[in-house]
Amino acid sequence: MENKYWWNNSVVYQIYPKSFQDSNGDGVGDLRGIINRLDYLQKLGVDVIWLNPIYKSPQVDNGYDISDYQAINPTLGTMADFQELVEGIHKRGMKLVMDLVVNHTSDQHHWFQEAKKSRDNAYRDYYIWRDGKNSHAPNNWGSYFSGSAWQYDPTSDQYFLHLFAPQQVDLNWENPAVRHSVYDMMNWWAAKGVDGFRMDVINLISKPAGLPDGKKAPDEKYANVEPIVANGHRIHEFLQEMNKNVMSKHKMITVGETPGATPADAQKYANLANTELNMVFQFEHMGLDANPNPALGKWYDQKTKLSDLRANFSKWQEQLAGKAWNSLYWNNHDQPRVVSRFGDDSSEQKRVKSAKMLATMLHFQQGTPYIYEGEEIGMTNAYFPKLADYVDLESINAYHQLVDDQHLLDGKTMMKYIAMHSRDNARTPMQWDASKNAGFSTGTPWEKVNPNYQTINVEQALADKNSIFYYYQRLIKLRHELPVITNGTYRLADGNEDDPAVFTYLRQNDDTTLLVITNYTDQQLTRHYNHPVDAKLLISNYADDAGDTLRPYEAKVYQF
Ligand code: TEU
Repeated sequence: MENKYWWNNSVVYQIYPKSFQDSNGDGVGDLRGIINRLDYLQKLGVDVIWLNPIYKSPQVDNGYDISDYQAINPTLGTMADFQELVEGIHKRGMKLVMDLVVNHTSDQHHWFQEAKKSRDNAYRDYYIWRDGKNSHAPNNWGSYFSGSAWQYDPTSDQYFLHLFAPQQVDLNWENPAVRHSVYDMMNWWAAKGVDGFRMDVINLISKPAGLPDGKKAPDEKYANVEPIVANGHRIHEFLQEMNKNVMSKHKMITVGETPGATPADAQKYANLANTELNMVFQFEHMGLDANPNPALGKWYDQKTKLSDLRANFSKWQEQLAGKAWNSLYWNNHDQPRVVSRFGDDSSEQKRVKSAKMLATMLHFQQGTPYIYEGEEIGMTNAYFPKLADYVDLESINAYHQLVDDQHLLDGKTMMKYIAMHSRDNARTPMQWDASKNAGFSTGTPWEKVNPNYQTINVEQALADKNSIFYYYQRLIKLRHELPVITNGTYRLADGNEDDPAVFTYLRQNDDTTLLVITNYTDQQLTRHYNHPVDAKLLISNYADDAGDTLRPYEAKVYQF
């Protein structure tokens, strides 16, 4: 069966440019650094490269606060470097996806600089302004980064909305001028050769009429804003309009970041007729290890149970089948490292085995897989001991809010939770080799290098034919070669529904069946799954096949 769209059997590689490769010794990764590493990505075999924001930005939130959508941040390079990067990517048969951050702009963007001048400024209505209520914020919404989602502006005696940091001001999508400015900007980048967009929190752009208060528990200072603003009443109208004005004019790939989206929402966003987006990043499997106390959000230290993970993966596989397209991911720049979170980095052997097992579990599902930089060599969480080692505003603000202000946690417990869930875990520099600073930079890296770079690095991985790198290379190749991975149906193996330790599923099309078996534990187990005697062992993370015996973190796939 032919794929309907070019990206149906593609694999995407995510680069966090600040942390990938520094070429000029200033301690910050840059575009030239990426250009110098394109051969490495081609060797891995990925089809698409997604770059986190590289636009001009004061870097309050590492580029998610954009002050000029049509300029490159000077620490990352120039527009000429960008053009060279696009050409280098295209020359190698790959495509480029840019981050699109249009729920908010930086407070330094000229639209906001104008808007805050006065209530009657031409750009005032580009943002969301309200009068206070009895000298307080207009409603009880909390920011994703702690504190109120409203900031008082003394000049005009009004508040402006910011779902994230106060320097990330929410745009007013009710205003058609905002929407068309965004569409024009997207088309401008498409003309420069960009092949698609990853759209930051795109399902938060349509705010509810009247901006009503949200529900909150007595020990919560502010209401969690997500259930109130996610998947708002005009969101599908806005995305269809964007699609008509932008996507329909190019052969693009689009993925929307959609916290709080259910399969029913995704059926609309990522419908197969592509009237909105091609796929979405949903967060349900990222929330299975959240704290049972909502006031503590993601800050917790428990490992996700396999039964929850399997139920969730199966739900998404089944409910999107024939209706919408899935994205598949284990981690990104906001999430802990997959091997530390879902796998086991307590020994070298367990790290390598569990990383390959988790890759197998994900890469045989239907959808488009995303690999986050360093995942392909099994990079781990940072395990920084002191708060001062962390640079991300989310962790630092959360510590102050939960420990110092609200006394919901003691400092030691919060540090344990931060070590597990801080976004900094993903942002430590890419580990290229065992030389100073892991070969990332000759200067002082903007974020500390993980001390384990001496053993975990690209050079080592490329020299070892059993490395995680070559396992990912093979998974990518299999996706390109075996249509069943893209077009086959999905179902759980008989009897697997309640297995607390092993996840086993089948993929099937007219001529091929795959049986995917993954042991999520460090225990040796016995399980029997029927398959023809002459079934081929397609891939495995052990050198031999032990039949019904499943060794620690064993993963294997039979083809018949
Ligand atoms: O993230 C949005 C988002 O949902 C995150 O705030 C997520 O809940 C959190 O990071 C989990 O810890 C996007 C970007 O990916 C993130 O890097 C930005 O900080 C944020 O939007 C604001 O632009």
